[in-house]
Amino acid sequence: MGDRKTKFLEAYSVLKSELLRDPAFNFTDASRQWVDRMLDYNVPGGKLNRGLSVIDSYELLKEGKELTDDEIFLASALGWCIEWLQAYFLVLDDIMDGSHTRRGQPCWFRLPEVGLNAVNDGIMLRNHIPRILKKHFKNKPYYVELLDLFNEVEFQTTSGQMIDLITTLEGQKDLSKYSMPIHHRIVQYKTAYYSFYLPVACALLMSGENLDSHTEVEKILVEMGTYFQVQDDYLDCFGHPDVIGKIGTDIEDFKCSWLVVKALELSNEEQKKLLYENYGKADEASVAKVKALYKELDLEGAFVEYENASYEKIISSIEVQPSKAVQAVLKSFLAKIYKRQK
Ligand code: DMA
Ligand code: MG
Ligand code: MG
Ligand code: MG
Repeated sequence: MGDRKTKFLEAYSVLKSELLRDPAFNFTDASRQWVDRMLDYNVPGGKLNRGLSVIDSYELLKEGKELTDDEIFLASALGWCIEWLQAYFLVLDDIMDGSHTRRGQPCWFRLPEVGLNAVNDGIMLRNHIPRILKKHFKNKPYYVELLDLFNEVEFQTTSGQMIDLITTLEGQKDLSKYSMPIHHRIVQYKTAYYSFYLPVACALLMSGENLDSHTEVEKILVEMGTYFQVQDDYLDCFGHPDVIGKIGTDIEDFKCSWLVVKALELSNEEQKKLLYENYGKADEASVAKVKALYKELDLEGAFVEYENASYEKIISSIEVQPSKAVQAVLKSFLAKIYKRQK
């Protein structure tokens, strides 16, 4: 496994050098250095689960046949495209959410010399994806499918971010607008497609599969991605910043988080009043009151209950999948996130 990650990181260096030597441009040294540093700062520093999952999934789909170096590189390149996509969304998400830290360091836009230039860097990250795909996949029979897949998933994620942002505006006017169905819709779109469906879809395309015949797999992965974002919402409040690498902002930002929706469900009138008065305020005292209410309502317990129920549901839908290889892909993905602390 260590070896796998080493090879994956080597592929990053190759892809980065290619982009820095982009034949379409004569970058100045200064601009090359900027992009170099911007990539190192934003692309490889996460858990790399999404990227590595492309290689793992592809290997499982090959059912025991050893991967060639070329196959490992190609699967890695697709994995990195997902990491690039994620970096692009995160750079912009941190600006919109007013976040301070990410992956244990200040958010890119928080660096004094970066500021809102980070918007253009986000767009640059996004533009690197089709360049990587063109360079390494142009002659593959599944090239068009691949481009279409990345376009679709980017659209879904952008739509999810938009629903997240406009729902927050609605909630600020009336907190009772927040509900589980609305929360579900936000997290499905903003997280599940790019984090779960996309890596497996990439591996399926590489294996010569047609994505239209795997809609059931897509459904299960979207379910898993939803569970993953509920964990993210939970960790935003109950996770430790040193472990999750970021300081939560959901309470301050008035987010339609799983926690606030659950709290609204469980609260009596008095507790609801406290929520209405303190949710979405930036001052420490208000945030502390909301967190104390979350404890009082035992949201930690409610989360464990959700987590177990969600796990059982996903496992049963995996086990009725006809292909053992597909089952293995899905189970390995679930194992990576079940009860995660970061
Ligand atoms: C993030 O949702 C979704 C995308 C597409 C980046 P979020 O704001 O809850 O993420 P984080 O907690 O990592 O800022
Ligand atoms: Mg955010
Ligand atoms: Mg956000
Ligand atoms: Mg979050």
